[in-house]
Amino acid sequence: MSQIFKTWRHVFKLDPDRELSDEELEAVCLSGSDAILVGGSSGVTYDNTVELMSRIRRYELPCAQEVSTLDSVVPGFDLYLIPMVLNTDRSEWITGHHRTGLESYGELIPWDMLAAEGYIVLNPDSAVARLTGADSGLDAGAAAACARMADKLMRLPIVYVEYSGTYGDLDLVREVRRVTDEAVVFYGGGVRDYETAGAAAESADVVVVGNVVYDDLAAALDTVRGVREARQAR
Ligand code: 1GP
Repeated sequence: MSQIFKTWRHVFKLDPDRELSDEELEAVCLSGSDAILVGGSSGVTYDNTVELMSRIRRYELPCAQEVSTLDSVVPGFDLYLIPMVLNTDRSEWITGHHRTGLESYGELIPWDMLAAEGYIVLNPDSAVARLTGADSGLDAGAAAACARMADKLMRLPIVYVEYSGTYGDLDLVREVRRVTDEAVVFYGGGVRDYETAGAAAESADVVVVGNVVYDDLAAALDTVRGVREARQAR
């Protein structure tokens, strides 16, 4: 089960701290996207995560939790994605919180339901960059070094190029994918319509779409087709 992301091409990331009506959630879950990721950088609690998970569970598509705080981990997801930020010198975001969690729950963890993500955080104005103290000014060479660290040294199954809130440098994303052999390359940030989704799908393995779901649902739904058609042409 922990490998299911290998078949994904498009996922929506939903934030438990933001509102989505039942009709909107239904449109997202029936959009043809491959999976829903549940997570966010702030305001995520056990209660709001349970609530969103149980609403998504009415639909068939896989649902993963991206774990950002230990006390919001909720049983019942198909998969748990564990971020490890590669471009920060604050060790709590690389291994610190992880060690704390393992000290408490190490015997209880269903390892076949976990996958670690090597995060490269590249938008300095994003909540995740501020929270983790990421060194976001990396050029393509430095980002590629982070990708090799994840893929070759740490053997993480996912490299996540995270531009959350802004559309990224796709040359950099392609360079990350060029140097990554085993890991799946996720791209997230500023995908807002058919075109931006298609271009991102030409540069990464998996396109993550977040904010636009809350700003312009119709455009968000178009991103599914943008990714699919770009992949067919690839
Ligand atoms: C955020 O990578 C995701 O973690 C998606 O980014 O919200 O900018 O689409 P956006």
